Amino acid sequence: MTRVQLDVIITLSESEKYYVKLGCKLVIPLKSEMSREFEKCGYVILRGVLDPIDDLQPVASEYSKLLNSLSKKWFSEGKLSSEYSDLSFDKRISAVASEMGGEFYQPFDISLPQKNITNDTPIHLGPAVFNLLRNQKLLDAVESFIGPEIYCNPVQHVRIKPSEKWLDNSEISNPSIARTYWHQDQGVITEEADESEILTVWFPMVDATVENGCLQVVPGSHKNGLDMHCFTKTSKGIPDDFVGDVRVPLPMKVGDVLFMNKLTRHGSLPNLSEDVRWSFDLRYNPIGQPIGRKYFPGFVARSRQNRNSELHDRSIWEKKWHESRSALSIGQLPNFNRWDPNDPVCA
Ligand SMILES: O=C(O)CCC(=O)C(=O)O
Ligand SMILES: [Fe+2]
Repeated sequence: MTRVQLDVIITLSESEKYYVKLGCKLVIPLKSEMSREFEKCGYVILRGVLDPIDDLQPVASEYSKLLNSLSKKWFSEGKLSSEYSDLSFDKRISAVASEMGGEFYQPFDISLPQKNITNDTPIHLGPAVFNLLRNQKLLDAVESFIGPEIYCNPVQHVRIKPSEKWLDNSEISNPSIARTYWHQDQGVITEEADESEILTVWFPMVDATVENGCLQVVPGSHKNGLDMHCFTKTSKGIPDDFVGDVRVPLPMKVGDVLFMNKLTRHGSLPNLSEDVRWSFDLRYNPIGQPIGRKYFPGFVARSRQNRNSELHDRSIWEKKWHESRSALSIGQLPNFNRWDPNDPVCA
C-alpha cells in the first residue's frame, strides 16, 4: 500500500495501515486535505516540516552545552560521581538521570513548574529555543490552522525521557521524564481559555517509536467535549475507563510535526528502549485569546496586521519569565487546573 506525498512515494508500515483503516491518515497526501483531516481526527502529522540540521541542530547543540555545564556543576556539588564528559548527549543525559532521578529535569525545561516556584527555580530560555518558538516554517504551518495572528502560548515544554529502567517507581508518573498519562490539553489549563483556539504543536528531537515512547491518541475524541481529569496520588489524567478503546500510537521521524486539537485525548507510551526520547511541545493561539496559564508570559510570534507587535528580542522574553517567577515565588501559587481531587471518579 503506498501513498504519494510531495512527490515522494511512502510505503506504509503496519501501524500506519491500521491507522488508515480507521479513516485517520498518518500521511497527509495533499495540503488541502490537512484541515479536513484535522477537523475529523483532531490531529494531523505533517512530514518533514523541520530540517534536522538547519532547524533542530542549533537546539540540540544548545542542550548539549547546557548538559555539559550542569554535569560539571552537579559533579562539583557531589551529586554526580562523574561528569560523563566522554558520552554523547543521549547517553550522558541517561547517565545523569540514573544518578539524579527527576531532579535533573527542570533546568532543561522551557517553562516553570506548577509548584514550589522560588526565585532560583531554573528555566532554560536560550537563543536557540527562542528561535525555535519563532521558526518561520513552524509558524507557516501554524498559520494554516489558526490564521496569521499568532500568539506563542507559554504552556510549552521539553520532555526528556530516559529509558524507564533508569527511573524509580515514584518517577514513572512524571510526564516530563517518563510516560505521559491520558489527558486533553484543555484539561491541564484553566477554564478562562475554554473558548480559545489553542493548537498543540509536538515534534521529536530523535525519531519517536513505539519502543521509545511515542505519543498515542484517540482519533476523533476531540468531538466529545472536556473529560474529567484526576490529579490525586494514585490517579492522573483521564481515568482509564473513559479513555476509549482505539488508542493509536504515532511514530514520528525527526522533522515531522504533530498538530493537535486541545480536546484530543492523548498520552505517551513508556520509553522501554535503551536511549533517551526527547521532544518539544509548544502551543499557539490567535492573539488576544485567553491563554489558560495567565501568570506565565507568552508573546506575539507573528502578526500580519501589526508587525511591530512581534517579539524578536530574546532578552525581553527572558525578562518576562524572570518577572513572572519572582511574582509567583512570593505570592500564593494559583490553581493550575480546575479539578476536584476528591471527586469519586478519581478514587
Ligand atoms: O511528549 C509527551 O509525552 C507528552 C506531550 C503532550 O502531552 C503534549 O504535547 O500535549
Ligand atoms: Fe498534552
